Amino acid sequence: VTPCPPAPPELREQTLVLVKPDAVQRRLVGDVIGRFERRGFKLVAMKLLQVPELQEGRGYVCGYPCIIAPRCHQADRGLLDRHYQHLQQKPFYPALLAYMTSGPLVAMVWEGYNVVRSTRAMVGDTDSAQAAAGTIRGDLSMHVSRNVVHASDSVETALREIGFWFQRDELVAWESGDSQYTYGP
Ligand code: IDP
Repeated sequence: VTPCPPAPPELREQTLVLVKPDAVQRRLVGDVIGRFERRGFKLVAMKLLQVPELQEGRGYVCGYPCIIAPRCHQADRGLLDRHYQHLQQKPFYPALLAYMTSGPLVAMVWEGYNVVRSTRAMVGDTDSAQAAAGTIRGDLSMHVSRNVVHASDSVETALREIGFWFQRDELVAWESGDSQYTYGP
């Protein structure tokens, strides 16, 4: 098989998307993934993980009888502290941590032309109550504290956040067969 030539750099922009615990509980993972697939973006990494919560006197507790401990515990509270570094002084930060550790979440990396800005537009306003209909938050949620997804807000942030959530070898470089139909000259 002759490998496809690699896509030019502007088609290889990447962004981090998290399907947050509320969306996993509400069985919305497929809906969120479907929107990015239908738009034409390419999935290059994905995993389900639970960030363990810190319980007083018990240390990190992941809520599951832990049969696959090493993988389960690849994440810890420090991951969320790094990811939400800009929010640590906010009054809602403890509640945000509790929310993000309340159950499994799905971390994904999507790739494609202008993917960071396009994804933010698809996700909608941080406050779900203000998010436009047609956006993920506007269609699937009602309140800022349970807003279904996270998406990186700039190319630089995306690079940093992908590094927080994924090892380099967890990203799969592949060329999609339909790129001549999703991208013009
Ligand atoms: P973003 O997720 O749209 O990038 P950020 O300001 O970075 O918005 O906030 C990160 C997350 O913190 C939000 O997605 C939401 O889950 C939570 N959050 C932001 N503002 C509030 C608030 O006022 N109350 C409760 N949670 C909030």
